[in-house]
Parts: sequence; structure tokens; C-alpha cells
Amino acid sequence: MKLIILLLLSSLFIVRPAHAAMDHSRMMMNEKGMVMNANPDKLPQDCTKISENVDITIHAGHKHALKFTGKMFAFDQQEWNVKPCAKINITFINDDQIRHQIMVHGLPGYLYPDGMVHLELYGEGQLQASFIVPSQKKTYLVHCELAQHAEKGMKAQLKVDGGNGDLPSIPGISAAVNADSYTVDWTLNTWAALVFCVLLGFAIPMVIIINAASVKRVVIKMWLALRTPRKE
Ligand SMILES: [Cu+2]
Repeated sequence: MKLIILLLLSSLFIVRPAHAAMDHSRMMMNEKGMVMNANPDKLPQDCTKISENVDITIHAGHKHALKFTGKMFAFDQQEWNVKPCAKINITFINDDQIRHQIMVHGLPGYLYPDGMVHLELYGEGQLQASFIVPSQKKTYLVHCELAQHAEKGMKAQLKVDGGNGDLPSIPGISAAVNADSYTVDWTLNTWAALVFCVLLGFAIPMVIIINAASVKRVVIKMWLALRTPRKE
């Protein structure tokens, strides 16, 4: 009996409400979003100390894509440059009412499971997380992994020590691997429609020029009719 009472009492302290924040060693999760693999203090093997503290605020949302033709989602910036062994403190702000993420890929697996740091917001809001980059001269992919978000523009790059080149399909920075294409299917009907429109484009001005005198009379008549006050 004592054991049952003890178990019941202990469960009161262990079980928390479902919406309460979970904070496992490398994962924070609450009702607004989550952070995975943040690393504010563990140095990469090739670093002896943190070289600089870089505060980066990243906005995500539809309105940031308006400056890129054909894009739907974007971050407010597409590139960041930091020194080797920098500690990056990200403030992630979602300006939309839908989910967005920031995933940084290619980090060393012994510090970052799956080689990534991941911040996610389920809607409008703000999150913070820090991580430390190795000393290697490298360009890291930063994107939102939700279906079609990166393809529609939510893609950027983080360069350490100048990076090792630009990644493809970064809006405003590099060319798309699969550029959008709007080719016309030239069938007999499309050719006929094109010829008809061109002929119509010539015919209408010609008719007006040839009948200039009568067109002028009609226009004057209409103008006078509009100006004459109507009788009640
Ligand atoms: Cu997104």
C-alpha cells in the first residue's frame, strides 16, 4: 500500500501538462515550436576557442519572397558570413501564420546529430538558439524543409571563412538548377490564334484610318450628345 501511495505521489511531480515545454538535452519543444541540436557551449574538435559571437535575426515569410520573381516563401536574407569557430546566436522570427523552419545542414555529426541544427515555428512567433561552427572553410545549406518551401524560395547559405562557393538555387545569389520554364506548345491552333491576333492588330487601325472622316463625325456627335443637358 505504501508503495502505491509513493508511486502516485511521485507521478504527480513527474507528469506535466501536455502543453508544457519539453527540454531534453538537445531538444526544446513547446506549443509554439521546437529547437533541435542547439549547441551553445561545446567546441568543435578543430576549435580551441570561440572566435566571435554573431547575433543573427532571420525572418521567414511570404512577404520576403515578393522581391523574387516566381517565388512564394523566403527568408529576409539569403547569406550570412562568419569567422571560423564562430558562435552563432539565431533569433528566428516567423512572419506567417503557417509553419516555417530553419535547418542548417552539413555540420559535424559528433556534435550535431544528422549534421544539422533545426529551429521550427508552427505559426507567427519567435525562437532563439545558438550553435558553434567548425573552423573549416565551408558553405552550409540553410533552408526550410517543409514540402515545396525550399523549392519556392526558402533557401539560403551560411559561409564560414568565406565559404567554398555558392550553393545552387539561392534566390538572388545563384542560378536555379531546374529553372521554371513556361514554353508554348506550338500546335496548329496556337499558330492560328497568333496569326488572327496579328491581323486584327493591323485591321483595326486601318479601318479607323480609312474611315477617318465618318469616325470623326460619330465622335463629335457623341461628344455633343454628352454635353447637351437632358430634358426632364
Ligand atoms: Cu517554410
